[in-house]
Amino acid sequence: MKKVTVIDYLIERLHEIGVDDIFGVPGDYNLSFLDDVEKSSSVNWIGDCNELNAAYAADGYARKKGVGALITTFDVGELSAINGIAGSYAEHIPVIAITGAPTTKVQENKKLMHHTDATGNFKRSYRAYKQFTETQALLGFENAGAEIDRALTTAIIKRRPVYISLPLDVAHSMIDAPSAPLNLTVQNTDHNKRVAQRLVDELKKAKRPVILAGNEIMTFRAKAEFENLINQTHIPVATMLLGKSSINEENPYFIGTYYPNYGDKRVLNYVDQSDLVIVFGSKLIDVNTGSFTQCFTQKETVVLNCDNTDFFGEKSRGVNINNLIKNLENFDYQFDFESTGLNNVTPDVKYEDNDDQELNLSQYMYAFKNFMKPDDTIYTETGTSQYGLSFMNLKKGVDFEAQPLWGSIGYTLPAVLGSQIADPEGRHILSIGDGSAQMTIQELSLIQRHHLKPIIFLVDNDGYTIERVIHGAHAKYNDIAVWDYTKIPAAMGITEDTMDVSVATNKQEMLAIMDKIADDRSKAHFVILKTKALDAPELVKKIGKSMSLIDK
Ligand code: TPP
Repeated sequence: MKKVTVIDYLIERLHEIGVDDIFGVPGDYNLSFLDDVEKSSSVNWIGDCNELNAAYAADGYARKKGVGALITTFDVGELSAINGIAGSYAEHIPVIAITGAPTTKVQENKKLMHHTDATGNFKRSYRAYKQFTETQALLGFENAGAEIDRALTTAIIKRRPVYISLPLDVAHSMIDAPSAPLNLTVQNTDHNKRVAQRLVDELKKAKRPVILAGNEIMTFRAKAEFENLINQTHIPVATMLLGKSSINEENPYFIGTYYPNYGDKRVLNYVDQSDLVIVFGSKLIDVNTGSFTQCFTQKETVVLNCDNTDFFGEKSRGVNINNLIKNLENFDYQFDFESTGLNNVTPDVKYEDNDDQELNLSQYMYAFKNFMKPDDTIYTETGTSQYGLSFMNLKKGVDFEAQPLWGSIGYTLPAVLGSQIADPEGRHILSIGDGSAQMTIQELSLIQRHHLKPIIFLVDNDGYTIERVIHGAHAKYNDIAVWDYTKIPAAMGITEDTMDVSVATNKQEMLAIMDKIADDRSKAHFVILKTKALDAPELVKKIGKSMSLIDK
């Protein structure tokens, strides 16, 4: 049997599941095995400015490529990354979180080591990670190969992050090389088949069925299969905010982005008066339901996701969305879509343009819609960007990414760059507020180091506008330090050949910039949009108000 080191085994298995790039930050508990990562021809090392950014970047990479990985150092590094990993856990993104740990001897002898609290307890971060990862593997001399296989298989099958702790001495111990590829098939259970049968039975009875498509369709990589199912069954589909772009929005059975009390009235009426609302691959969280103001009730609602199923209040365990789609394809069911009266309806929310002298977000969002091209990857940050842009109808092939559930601001900047590393040729666009950008802007450095060409719109509106909409319009806590964003790329060593920096203070300037950069794929573009602190489109104000927790 061929022998390999544990770290080489891990690298080969990561490569096998689709990881070609590993994000992270070095430290003396991982340095020696980072040599092996650097030597490997199977993976590239992508150094980030800090571990939180690395976790966000690995998440963006995983959304594009199916799986991501990061390597951190013990305690200080892994704890910095944990918010990012928790976001991946919440939103079902498989990220392999690997941390370098002190040698087994040091741990057994409870040596008082740096990066610990000097009590001989080496399990604190592991316990923290237990809360936010699907499984944990503490690699030792006896179990390393099997544990790596178990952890990676779990991540892929469950579409959730997993934690691997790799002590320095274990990393270079010898084990048997993998003898066969990992088995990543998910059993098609009888429970899943029964759920499919029940759903079709309910569909056959329903007069106004609708699917609210959710994020698991994307994170379980079932978009094409889901669209085939819709083409076969003609069931009307709306997406929720957590699930935007789970179906091609040019599909004839797509009826719009559902948000209670907001949007195209015909679509709202259809969903709110539906006799069978199928929440497919998601949950009825506050962000999907306008803070629980939907008009449909439990009596007409079926919720199907990997954690649980719920038929009109009758709860059971979860289903795998890939198998559910396969099972549903076997039924002979077709809905009469014409009966909805929604044929040829373009259910776009009106993005109102205006000719105000000063640049405002309504002008920006209206223009953004026209700026979008088929197959773009669009990241929108929590804040006015995400809530404002979530309602535009997407062109075919557009991946619309955000973090509507976890909502950790600053996430999208590293994430869009991670996504671009996974897909260097795809046009990547980010829309982000200044407050969010101030959290993670160091990661712009990746653009120079890895020749990335994203388009970044930074809305410079003197602070936390979405917060001002929710509460504290004039409060000091919603102000932020005034930065000159135009100087940041140069300070990071980003040259003009690599990135074009421009500023718009009115609509004409913004449109001229958009026109100039739309087809320029020769470099990255950083566009700073100056708008007023209290400027927000009506739709954002409405959503912001519905999110206020003060009266909940
Ligand atoms: N800290 C984290 C890590 N995540 C959060 N969601 C918050 C704080 C609370 N929060 C939500 S939105 C927001 C804050 C502070 C402000 C976003 O402001 P900005 O990025 O400037 O966007 P704008 O709404 O102004 O466009």
